[in-house]
Amino acid sequence: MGTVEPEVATTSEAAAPVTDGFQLVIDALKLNRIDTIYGLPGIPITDLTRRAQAEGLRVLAFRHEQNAGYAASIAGFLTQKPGVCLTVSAPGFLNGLNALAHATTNCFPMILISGSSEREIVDLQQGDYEEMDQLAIAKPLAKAAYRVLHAEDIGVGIARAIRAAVSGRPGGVYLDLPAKLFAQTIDAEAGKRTLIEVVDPAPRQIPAADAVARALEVLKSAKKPLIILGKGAAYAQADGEIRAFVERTGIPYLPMSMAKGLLPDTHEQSAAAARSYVLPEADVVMLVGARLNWLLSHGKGKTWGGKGHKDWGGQKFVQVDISPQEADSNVRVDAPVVGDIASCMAALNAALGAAWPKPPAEWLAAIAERRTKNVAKMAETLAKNPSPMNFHSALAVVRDIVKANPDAMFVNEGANALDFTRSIVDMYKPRKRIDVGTWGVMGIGMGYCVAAAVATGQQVIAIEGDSAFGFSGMEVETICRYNLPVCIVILNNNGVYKGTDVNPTGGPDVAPTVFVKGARYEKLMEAFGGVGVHVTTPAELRKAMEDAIRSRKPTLINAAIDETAGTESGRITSLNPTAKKK
Ligand code: OXT
Ligand code: ADP
Ligand code: MG
Repeated sequence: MGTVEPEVATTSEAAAPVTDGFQLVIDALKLNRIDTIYGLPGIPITDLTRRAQAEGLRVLAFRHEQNAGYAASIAGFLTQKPGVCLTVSAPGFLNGLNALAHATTNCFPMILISGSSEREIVDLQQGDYEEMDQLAIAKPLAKAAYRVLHAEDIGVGIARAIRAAVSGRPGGVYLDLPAKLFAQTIDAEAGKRTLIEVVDPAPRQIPAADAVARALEVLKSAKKPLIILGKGAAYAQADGEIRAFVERTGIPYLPMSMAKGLLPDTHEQSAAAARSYVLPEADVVMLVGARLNWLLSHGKGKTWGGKGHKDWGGQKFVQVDISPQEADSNVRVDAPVVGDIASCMAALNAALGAAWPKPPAEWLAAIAERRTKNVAKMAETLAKNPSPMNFHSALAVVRDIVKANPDAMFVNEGANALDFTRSIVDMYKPRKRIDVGTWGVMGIGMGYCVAAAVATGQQVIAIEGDSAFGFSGMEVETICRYNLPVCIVILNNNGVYKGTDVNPTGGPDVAPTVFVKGARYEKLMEAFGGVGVHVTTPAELRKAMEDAIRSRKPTLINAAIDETAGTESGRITSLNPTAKKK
C-alpha cells in the first residue's frame, strides 16, 4: 500500500507514515482487483487519475463523461466486475448519470464515482464551485448510492459499492466522494486496516428444488415449447449449462439481441428467423435472463396471439431470473425459478433425467419450414447488388466479415442500422454483440468500442447509424490516442431513419431528421491519425474492413447508403404515437 509524506514533523522523532484519501481509494480498488478506470479528469479528482495511473491502474480518459460511463457499464457486463467511471462534480457527474441509469436499467454492474463539493456549503446552498446535492440526485437512478465523509470509511464505501453492483440483480451504484475527503490524512497502518477485500461479492443463489421440479413439469406439458434467452443469460457466463439444457431438451430457442451467439446463430434449434411465427404459436415459454418488457411486447397482444394489444395469448411462462420480483410483472408466470442462472441451469440439467421427451415433431417441422423460407428470402435480398448501396448489400459484407472473425467484438446502434444488422449478421460466440439495450439508447457506440477493446483485447467492429455515431463521435480521438483495434462502419443514409424528409413549409431549414448530405465522417478519424475510408460499393466496403482488421489500426469507414432505404424508427415504427395501435 502506498503512503504519503507527513506534512510537518512536529517532534524530533520521525513521524509515523500517513496515507490520504486519494491513496485509500486507489488501494481499495486494487485490493478488489479493479484495474481499470474510465473517466475524465478535473477538480477534485485530477490527482486521483494521475496517482491511479502511477500505481498501475489503467486510466482511460474520455472526451465526455457519458461515453466513459457507457464504457464502464459494458465493461461490467463483459467481465462481471463493476466497471468504474470517475467524474468531476455537478456537470461531470450529470454527464455520467445517464450511463449510471443505463447500467441500472440494463442490469450491468457499474460504479460511478464522482468528486463533489463541500457538504457544509452545499447543504446551506451557499454557492460552492460546482455545487450540487449529487447523492440525492443519483439515488432514484441507481441500485444504491453512498457518500463517504471520512478517510477511515473509504474501505467500507468501496466494499459496499462493489457488493451492491454485482450481487443479486446487477446494477449501477453511485459513490459520492467530497473534495475534502481526498486530502484527509490518517496513519498509514491504521488506514490499511480499514480496507476490505470483498469476499464472494456475487454469492451464488441456488434455486429451490421444488421450483426446479415445477418448471420441468410445466415444460414437459408443452406441445409447442420455446426458450427465450436474454442478456442476463449472456451476463451469467453459464454458456455450457445453457447450451446443454437447450440441446438436451431439443426445445427451439429465440435469442434476444445481446444473447445472440450464446449458442451460434446458425444452430439448428434457433428460431430467430421464425420469430413472428413462434411467439404467438408457443404454448409454454421459458424465459432465461430476459424480461417481458416492451422488447417482448409485455408477453401479450397480437405478437403473442392475443386478440387486442392487452389480451393474453394463453401461453404458460417459466421464468429463470435472479430477481424474485420479476415474475408476474406483465403476465402470470406459472413457474418462477429464482436464482443465479449458472446455478439454475445446472439444477435444471441435473433434474432433467436421461429420457427427456423431445418436443413434438410437428412443432419442430413447422418452425423449420418458416425458418427455411425466411432464410431463403433473406439470401435472395442479400445477393442483390443495387446502386446506390443499401443496408442489405452493405450488411451482406459485414455478415461475411464477422463469420470470418468470430472472436471480434461487435457494437451496434442506430434504427435501421441496428435492426437490419441484428437480423442479418450472425453471431457465433457468447457476449460478442453489445448494443443499445433495454432503452434503445443512441450514444453507447464509441464508449462501448473503447471498453470492448480494453476489456477483451479483441478486434472491435462497430456498425453505426450516422445519427447514432454523432452522439459519441468525438471519442474517435480517444480510440486513436490509445491506438485501439476498432473498425467503425457508418451506414450513412444522410439522416435519422432516412435522408429524404423535406420541410413542408418550403423554408430554409431542412427537416428535423435530415443531416448534411454526403457528410465525410471518415475525415474525423483522419484528423487524429487513424485511417478514414469513404466507400460506395460492397466491394470497397469489404476491402476496407479486411484492411482494418488485418492492420488493427483505428479505422472509420463511411459507407454511403441509399438515403431512401430506411423506414421510420426501423422495426419499431408501431411505437410512434401516430402509428395505429397493434
Ligand atoms: O418473423 P418476421 O417475419 O417478423 O421476421 C423477423 C425475423 O424472423 C427475421 N429474421 C431473419 N430472417 C432470415 N434470416 C435470419 N437469420 C433472421 N433473423 C431474424 O427478421 C425479422 C426481424 O427479426 P427480429 O429483429 O428478431 O424481430 P423484431 O420483430 O424486429 O423484434 C422486435 C424487437 C422489439 C425485439 C426488435 O425490433 C428490437 O430489438 N428492436 C430494438 C429497437 C431499438 O432499440 N431501436 C433503437 C431506438 S429507435 C429511436 O428511438 C431512435 N432515436 C431516438 C433517440 C434514441 N433512441 N436515443 C437517444 C439518446 N436520443 C434519441 C434516434 C435519434 S433511432 C435514432 C437514430 C436513427 O438514425 P441512424 O442514422 O442512427 O439510423 P438509421 O435508421 O439507419 O438512419
Ligand atoms: P433482454 O433485454 O436481453 O431481454 P433483460 O435485460 O430484459 O434482457 O433481462 C435480463 C434479466 O436477467 C433481468 O431480469 C435480470 O434480473 C436477470 N439477470 C441478470 N443477471 C443474472 C444472473 N446472473 N442470474 C440470473 N438472472 C440474471
Ligand atoms: Mg441514418
